[in-house]
Amino acid sequence: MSVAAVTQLEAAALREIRQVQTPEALELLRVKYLGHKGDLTLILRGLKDLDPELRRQVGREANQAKAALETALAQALAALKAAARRAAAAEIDVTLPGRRPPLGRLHPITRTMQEICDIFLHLGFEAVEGPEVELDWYNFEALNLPPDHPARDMQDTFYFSDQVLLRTHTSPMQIRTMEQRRPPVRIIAPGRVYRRDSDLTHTPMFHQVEGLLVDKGITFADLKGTLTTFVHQMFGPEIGVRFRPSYFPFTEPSAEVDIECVICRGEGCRVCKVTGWLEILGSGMVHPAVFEAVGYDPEEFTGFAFGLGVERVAMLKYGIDDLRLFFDNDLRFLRQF
Ligand code: 2U9
Repeated sequence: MSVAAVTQLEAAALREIRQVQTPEALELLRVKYLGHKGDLTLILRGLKDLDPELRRQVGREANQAKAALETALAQALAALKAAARRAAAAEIDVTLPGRRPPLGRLHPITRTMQEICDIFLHLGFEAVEGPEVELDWYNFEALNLPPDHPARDMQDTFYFSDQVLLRTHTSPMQIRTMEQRRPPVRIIAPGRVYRRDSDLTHTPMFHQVEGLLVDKGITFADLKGTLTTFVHQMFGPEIGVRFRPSYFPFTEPSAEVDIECVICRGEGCRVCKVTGWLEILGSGMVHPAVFEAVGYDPEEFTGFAFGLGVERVAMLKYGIDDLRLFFDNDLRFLRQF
C-alpha cells in the first residue's frame, strides 16, 4: 500500500461521483468506497499492518481522502435533489382540466327569507331593518303588552336589564316606523329574533318576517287577499288556504293562516298531525291601543299585520324534518340548495 495508490483511488472516486445521475447510483458509490467493506474503509482498516512511517503517511492521505469523498457525496446529492425539484416544477401538463374554484351558495334560511321578502316587495311593501337589542317599550309596551300582561310569558325573553332586552319578534320595527311616519305605511320587517327556548322544534335564535299595512279604510278583506296571494306565490296557486280565529295582544280580531299540508295534500299525515293543515302565519287587524301608542288616530286609520317564522316556512317548502340542520353548518346539507 502506498500514498500514490490512495491518491489514485480518491481521484477515481471523485470522477465517478461527478458523473452520477441518480441518488440511488450515488448511494452505491458511497457503499463502494466508504461502506463497511468499501475500498477506502479496507485501506484504513489495513493501516495497523504497515510499518510506522508508511502507516503515518498513508494514514494521513487516507483520512483526507475520506473527508473529501464525504463532502463530494453530500454536494452531489444536494445537486441531484435540486435538479429533480426543478424538473418537477417544469413538468406542467397543459392538457389537464382546470381546477374549479369553490363556489359558495346562500344558506337555505337566507334564500327563504329573500323569497318571502321578494313576494311582499312586489306587492308594494318596503323592507325595514333595525336593532336586535331593544327597549321594553318597542318590544312589549307599545304593542299592548303592559308589564304584567300574561302574554309576555308566551315569549320567554333574554333581558340585559329591566328595560333592555333581545327582541322576541321584529314587531319593534313596525312601532319605530309608525313613530317616524304618517300613513300610508306598507312595510315588512325581516330579521333575527331571540327567545329563551331550546328543544327539538325551538332554537334560541330564529328568523321572522313580519308585515304591517296601515291606511284609511283597510279591512280584513285586504288582509285575506294579501296573505292568500303570498301563500299561492310561495307554495303554488293550487294550495288550499284557511283563516282560523286566534288571539294576539297586538291585533283584534286575530287569525292564524293554515295551508293545505304540502306533504299529504290534505289527506292527513305525520307532519300535519292528521289534520291535513299546516299553520304558516299569524295575523290580525292592528289593535287600537297599538295605534294610540304611536300617535295614530284609530278612528281615522285601520291596518293589518302579520308574522311568520322563516325556519318553519323553509322546512315546509324544502321538506326538511329537523330544525337543527339549519344550524349545524354541515356542507353536505347546505350544498343541496
Ligand atoms: C304591530 C302590530 C301588529 C304581528 C303579528 C303574528 C300575528 C304572529 C308569529 C308567527 C310565527 C310569530 O315567528 S312566530 O312564532 N307571529 O303570529 N305576528 S300578528 O303583529 C303586529 C306587529 C306589529 C305594530
